[in-house]
Amino acid sequence: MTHLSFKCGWVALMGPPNAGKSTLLNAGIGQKVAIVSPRPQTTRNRITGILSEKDAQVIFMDTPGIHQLRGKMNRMMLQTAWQAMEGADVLGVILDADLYARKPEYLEKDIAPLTAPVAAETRPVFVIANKVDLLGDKSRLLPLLERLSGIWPGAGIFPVSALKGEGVSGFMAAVKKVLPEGEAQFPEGMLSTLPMRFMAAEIIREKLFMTLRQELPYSTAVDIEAWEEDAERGHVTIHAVIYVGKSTHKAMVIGHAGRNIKQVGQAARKDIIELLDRKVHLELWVKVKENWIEDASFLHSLGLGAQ
Ligand SMILES: Nc1nc2c(ncn2[C@@H]2O[C@H](COP(=O)(O)OP(=O)(O)OP(=O)(O)O)[C@@H](O)[C@H]2O)c(=O)[nH]1
Ligand SMILES: [Mg+2]
Repeated sequence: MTHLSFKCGWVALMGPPNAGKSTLLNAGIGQKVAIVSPRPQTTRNRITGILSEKDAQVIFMDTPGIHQLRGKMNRMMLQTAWQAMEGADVLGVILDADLYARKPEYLEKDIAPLTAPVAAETRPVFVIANKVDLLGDKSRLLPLLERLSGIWPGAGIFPVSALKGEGVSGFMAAVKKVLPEGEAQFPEGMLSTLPMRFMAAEIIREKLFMTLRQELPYSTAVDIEAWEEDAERGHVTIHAVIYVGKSTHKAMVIGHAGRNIKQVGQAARKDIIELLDRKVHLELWVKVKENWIEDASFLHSLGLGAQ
């Protein structure tokens, strides 16, 4: 009798901010779990995304971008990323290939914190040269790929467009090959280990990143204060608080005649309905919590830092 082995393991997606880590997680599992924005430092927590197939279960961990910024929240984001890396069976380093094809001089500094630890890895490492759809002339990729294989000789290198889905299946097949043998750790159909409340808060944060200008999204945090299910009528009422660090920011988040908050609420509600497949009543409140960004216990309550 042949024994069909099942594979299951954890894959950490690491890399500089804005490289497309969250987009790759969503493309890899074929569902939107992680929020995405055109700005760096969007992801603040470890975001799991689970793909269950007949012969394997891949558990991705999306992480905050590795950066060199100061401040308590930034430090806790880094801690989260390094902790995810520790818990992984397989490592994925995601880089913006278009950026480094245009500006090769940025590469070394951007990957500096990862260079030595990844080179010393005994676990399988994949380097994903992402955003290749932006490269008009694909031959511009070659010098970058050569440099990357010089830096991390043991790694498998994959040119990918997470946005367009190009090269993603090849990457997924390679990941499955190196996953350890083992039984599934999560039930089929489970998309993430994250609670729905957290996912809803993340969706609201994504819309804040899309709607608010300049640095404002960085001074916001979202917490779900109440979640009331009405099973009979099949709907849920969600009370979410958008925290800002200064009173001057409150009016800016709300916007002229409530324009911003309305836009955030409408866009978020639409996505939360899709997530929950239920009717949703969403109440948004903006509250000032002075300098929350330096408040470790508040940040912990949002799931940041070591878990
Ligand atoms: N053109 C193109 N854009 C991409 C691709 N992958 C991601 N992006 C875009 O790059 C931006 C950043 O994507 P994210 O997935 O949020 O990047 P991230 O690495 O998770 O960023 P942080 O969470 O901030 O560290 C978004 O505007 C994405 O749409 C790609 O393959 N091609
Ligand atoms: Mg992200």
